[in-house]
Amino acid sequence: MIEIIKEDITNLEVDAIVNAANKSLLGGGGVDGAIHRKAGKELYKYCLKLNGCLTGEAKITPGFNLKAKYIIHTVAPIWYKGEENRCELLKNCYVNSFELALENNIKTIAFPCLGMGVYKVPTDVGGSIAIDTSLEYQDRFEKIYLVCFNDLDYDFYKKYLMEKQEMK
Ligand code: AR6
Repeated sequence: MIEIIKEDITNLEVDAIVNAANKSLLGGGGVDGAIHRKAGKELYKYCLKLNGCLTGEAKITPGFNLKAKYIIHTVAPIWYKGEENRCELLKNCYVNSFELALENNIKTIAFPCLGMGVYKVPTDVGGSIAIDTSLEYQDRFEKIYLVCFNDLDYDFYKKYLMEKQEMK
């Protein structure tokens, strides 16, 4: 089941939260900064050993001081760079995060709006990829939370999901 919520993702008690990281996996601003601050220094030390992450791929770490058991780190495309395959790369972020979650027996997972902050993925593009991919995976999870942080994203996600469900 998919649930769209407006929340600080670092507060969620789920099996895994997904981080909108950068290729270094060593922290940054936005949701990445919030996750690293709350998870603590051990996360940084653990990430040092991971050798970064390519765009569209995903890596898993413990949640350390978070309530979430795991953090799945994925790297969205930098939208304004204009790469031709940027939609496919963003889709890969969701697919690879879901696949990694399944391998680790994760039943409840929460995604932020990947790429939709600093990397400037437009709301309709990022939101539709998030929801379409979550619909493909929903039967394999107890709960998929799509976590929005502003009204614009939240309103789009709600409306788009409702339209998709009405089409069924
Ligand atoms: N909980 C939930 N969502 C949040 C939170 C939070 N605590 N904080 C921000 N968001 P961004 P990106 C939302 O910029 O676009 C970092 O510096 C935010 O409103 O975090 O993938 C990394 O290190 C937006 O909707 O990620 C990378 O360098 C969404 O999370 C770069 O930013 C994603 O925004 C990644 O950029």
